[in-house]
Amino acid sequence: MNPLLEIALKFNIEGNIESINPLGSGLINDTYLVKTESEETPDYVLQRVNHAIFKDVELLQNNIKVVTEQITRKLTEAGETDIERKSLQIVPAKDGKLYYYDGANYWRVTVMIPRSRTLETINPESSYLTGKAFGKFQSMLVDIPQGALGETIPNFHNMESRLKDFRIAVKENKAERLDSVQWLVDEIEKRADEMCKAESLYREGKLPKRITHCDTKVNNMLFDENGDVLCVIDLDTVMPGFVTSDFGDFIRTAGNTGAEDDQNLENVSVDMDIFRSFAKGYIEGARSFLLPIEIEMLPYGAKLLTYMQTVRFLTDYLNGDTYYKIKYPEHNHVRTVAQFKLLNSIEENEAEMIKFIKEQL
Ligand code: GN1
Ligand code: MG
Repeated sequence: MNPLLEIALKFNIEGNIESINPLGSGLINDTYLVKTESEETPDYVLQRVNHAIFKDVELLQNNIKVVTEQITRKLTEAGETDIERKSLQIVPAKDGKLYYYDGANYWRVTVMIPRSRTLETINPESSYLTGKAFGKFQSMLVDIPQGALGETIPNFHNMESRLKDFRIAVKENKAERLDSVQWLVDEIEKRADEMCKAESLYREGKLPKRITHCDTKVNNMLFDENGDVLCVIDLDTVMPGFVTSDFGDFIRTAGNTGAEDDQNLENVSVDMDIFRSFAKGYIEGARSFLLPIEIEMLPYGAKLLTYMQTVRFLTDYLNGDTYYKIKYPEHNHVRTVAQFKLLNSIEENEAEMIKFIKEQL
């Protein structure tokens, strides 16, 4: 039997499986679409969890359960219709567990949301809607009690901790690639203190941590057939963090006029129309709980997340490509340079971003 089919059959799937094919463009987990024969039964998403990165799959799946149940409850209270398409739903394994372990790999299944699609690029109108949806997503999670969610990847968006790992990678120079990227190391170090500001404001009690998504890439939002937002997916990294992180990660991906791994740097810059429309939507969606400092720091978040991703790609390049999937040997180098170009563009537009955000206060 096809090994993927054998795995899928361990779950409480309705109907007969027709096909299983790769889905999406994630850099961490392996994702498959499981189609069932009849129109009457749903299709499913099967994933092999990257266990080297998500070390505690029990905790991971439990987090997702807490988050999806909370969202379903909030939507129900708000009298929403079509809730099945607005919240992810975990399909347990036949033994009742939220995942299946085959002795080597961890697997999980969710219901494929019908008539949904992801976008890799966006226009100002859908960017506004996406902003509003991410803002609402955070606001639905704001009252999850402390301690109900664990950190699936400890210190995931903590810049101080990312820099620590980066400095170890520079020092060890495992893949002997440091010479060619020394200039990038210098650029990163120049900005290091400023980029750790959020963590120090947190310690001073001035900036709160909320429940955040931590991977607000544009392709983690599902849209319906009319281009309206359905729901946020990829809940692996939902954990306590700064709201500005989620804001920034979206600008970093959807607000890039080029690709994350663009080899032509002329393509790469920040699209201010996307910035403005996303910011407007986001603030509207999250206004009920945002503090003034959180709104003021949104441009900082755009810079921070682009900087953080530059650091992460470069760390992986220096370590010899052990974290991100790569398609060719210099892929992480190309990604680093492209992120750094985007960071420069954000820095050039920062004053304008700050001015726009002040007008929204
Ligand atoms: C990873 O797998 P994917 O593409 O959803 C990563 C994000 C990075 C992103 C870079 C768990 O997300 O943090 O921003 O690649 N996820 C993890 O594009 O590290
Ligand atoms: Mg993803």
